[in-house]
Amino acid sequence: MIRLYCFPRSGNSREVKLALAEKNIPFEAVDVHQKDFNKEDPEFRKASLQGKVPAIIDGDVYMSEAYAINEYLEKKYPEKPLLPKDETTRAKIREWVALYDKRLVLRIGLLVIECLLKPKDQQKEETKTKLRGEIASGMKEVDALLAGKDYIFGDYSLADIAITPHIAALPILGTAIPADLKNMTAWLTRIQTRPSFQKSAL
Ligand SMILES: N[C@@H](CCC(=O)N[C@@H](CS)C(=O)NCC(=O)O)C(=O)O
Repeated sequence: MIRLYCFPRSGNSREVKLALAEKNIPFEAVDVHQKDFNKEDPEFRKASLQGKVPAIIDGDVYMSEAYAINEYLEKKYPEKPLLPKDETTRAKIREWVALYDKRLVLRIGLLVIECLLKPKDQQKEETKTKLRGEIASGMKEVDALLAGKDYIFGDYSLADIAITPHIAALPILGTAIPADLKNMTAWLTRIQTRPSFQKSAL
């Protein structure tokens, strides 16, 4: 069975949990934040050189990086596809995910640090406001992409999965999808009604 190194509030881990849930692939979750977990565990470090989650072991395959893991799952378990068949569109989706990893996911990660991880007396309102503005600009672009479509590339895909957990976490960071972004608001509701959304919240 696939072993997934993760922790419950890790958005990047949830990307992999979403793909596993969509494809109904059983897995064993190893919480790297549990008290007795050794972060230097050689099996874990073989899966993730940097000691980051998500990381998986599947037989003799050791991997980290959410999108790389999800592409691997797609190749090994093509039933219930989460990517189109043709390589050009796959490459476009990969490129889009890398771009929005910078435009959205990275900035949401910085907002997590500023709002939740830094001690209150070191948090800067100015930084939070700047990040919230940049995140809103990124979401405006996603909203435009979603015009006339249910999902970013038409069908539900690894592109939607790559940003879903991070967008869903915005309310705990004092922000949300702006009310005028109707396409994106409908998109999130659509995703939240998929059974994989609840299953991946663990
Ligand atoms: N680019 C990586 C990011 C992985 C990452 O930053 N994971 C965080 C949790 S969401 C982590 O392991 N943080 C612990 C640490 O940095 O030590 C991916 O997409 O998987």
